[in-house]
Order: sequence, then C-alpha cells, then structure tokens
Amino acid sequence: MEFKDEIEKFKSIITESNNIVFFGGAGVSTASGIPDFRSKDGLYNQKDIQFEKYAPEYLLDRKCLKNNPKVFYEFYRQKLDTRNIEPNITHYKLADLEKIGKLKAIVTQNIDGLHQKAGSKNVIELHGTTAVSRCRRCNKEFNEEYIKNTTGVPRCECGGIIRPDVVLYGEQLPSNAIFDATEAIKSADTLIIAGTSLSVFPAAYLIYEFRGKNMVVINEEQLESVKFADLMIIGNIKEVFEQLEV
Ligand code: CNA
Repeated sequence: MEFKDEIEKFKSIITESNNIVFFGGAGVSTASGIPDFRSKDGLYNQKDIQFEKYAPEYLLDRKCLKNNPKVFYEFYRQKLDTRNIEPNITHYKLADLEKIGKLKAIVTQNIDGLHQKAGSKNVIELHGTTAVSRCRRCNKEFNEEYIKNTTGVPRCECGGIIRPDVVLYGEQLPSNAIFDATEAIKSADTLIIAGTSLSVFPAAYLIYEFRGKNMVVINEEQLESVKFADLMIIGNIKEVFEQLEV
C-alpha cells in the first residue's frame, strides 16, 4: 500500500487526540462527483464556450451578480447544482469521529451541505450554503429548488432579487462563522487540513490560529504554505479515510 507509514501515523494521531478540528475544501467532495476549482478537472479548467469570455473568479464575484446577473444565475444553475449528490466516505467517517466525541468541529469552505447530509452536527460554513436562498429586499427565505427551477434572474413576489446564501468573491465572511471557527481551531489538539489549496482568503488564514500538537495535511498536491505541518499526506483523501477504523 502506498503511503503506509503516513497512514499509520495518521491513525495514531487520531487515537491520541480528543479535540480534532477538520478544516476542508472542495477536494473533500470531488469523490462525490463535484468538481473543485483548481484541479486539472476543476471548474476553472473546464472549457465552456458559454462562459469562456469571463474569468472564472468573476463568475462567482459580487460584481458579476450586480452587473451580469443573467450570466451569474446561468453559471450557478449549471455548475453549482448539488441536489442529487451524495456524501462520500470522508464525509461519513468525519461524522463517525464526531459521534464518538473525538472530532469537535468541521470548518468548511464548501457550500454543498454534504457534511450535514452525512450526519455531522457542528459544521461551520465559512462560505455559506447553496441550500438556502434569500430575497435581497425583504429577506424571505427560499429553498434550494427555487433558483434552480426558475430561469433568468429569480425574483421574489415583493420584486426583490433572490440570491443564494453563498459568500461571493468581494463579500465578507459571516462573522459568526469566523468567530466559531477561530474558537474551535484555537482549542483543538489536532487540526486536519484536507482538500483545499489554501488560496482563498481570509478563510485560509484561520489555520494559523492553531496552537495544538498535530497539524495534519492531506492533499493531492504539495502545499508550500503548510510545509511546517507535523504530517503531510500527499494523496487522495478518500483513500486515506477509507483506512480509518472509527
Ligand atoms: P480549490 O482551490 O479548488 O482546491 C482544492 C484542492 O483539493 C486542490 O489543492 C486539489 O489538489 C485538492 N484535491 C482535489 N480532490 C482531492 C482529493 N480527492 N484528494 C486530495 N486532494 C484533493 O478549492 P478550495 O476549497 O481550496 O477553494 C475554496 C473555494 C472553492 C471555496 O470558496 C468553495 O466554496 C469553493 N468550491 C466549493 C465546492 C463545494 O462546495 N463542493 C466545489 C468547488 C469549489
């Protein structure tokens, strides 16, 4: 088996830890079939004639929602539809680690709701969720279906534009999520960072709050910014979590 020693070390870290926090990104959900942003098959590398003239970041920027709303909603409907997607082994094992009291929080940059679908309770969503949308004028809440089942720019009966509860580039992160994530990471004895390029800020700064014993990084690509980690597993998250006996 590849990376056998690293897996053994990972297992013993889990055994000795009682306050684990998981900090994850889009790579956690690629095994469920949702492309990430920056991998070779990621959304930013897909050639799509309809959206080609726009920079990938622009399509999820508040400026796109403001100035090109039709393009924004078309991209959102086509590329961020996670309604029929199921959690994978990593989501389930993390839920199990929470159940047995070892894992205290999941801090996620993902907006797909898969951790909750797998049964995790304390999930801190830094970038919001596609599960809920809201009218920008009257704040009425809509479920996931609403935007996905309409065309053009979705509007509330009050006339306001309905937008998903996700944090777009250029927008602030929810302050309660930042607070909860900071508290959780600060008090953790082990921080597992997985499936994130750590290139979206301010979310990525949060890992520097960690004061505990073991920082574990699991990623398909080497990440220069966390070279100081106690354990770095360069590999597929799914293959690592498959080996964990919880
Ligand atoms: P990213 O920048 O695309 O990075 C993903 C990282 O995960 C890369 O370093 C990959 O090498 C790595 N990776 C991908 N698959 C695996 C795997 N199976 N095993 C190990 N490593 C893997 O994504 P980040 O999360 O760092 O960027 C933050 C953005 C992406 C957030 O704002 C998210 O909202 C956004 N995003 C979320 C989703 C989702 O909710 N599922 C999907 C796509 C993008």
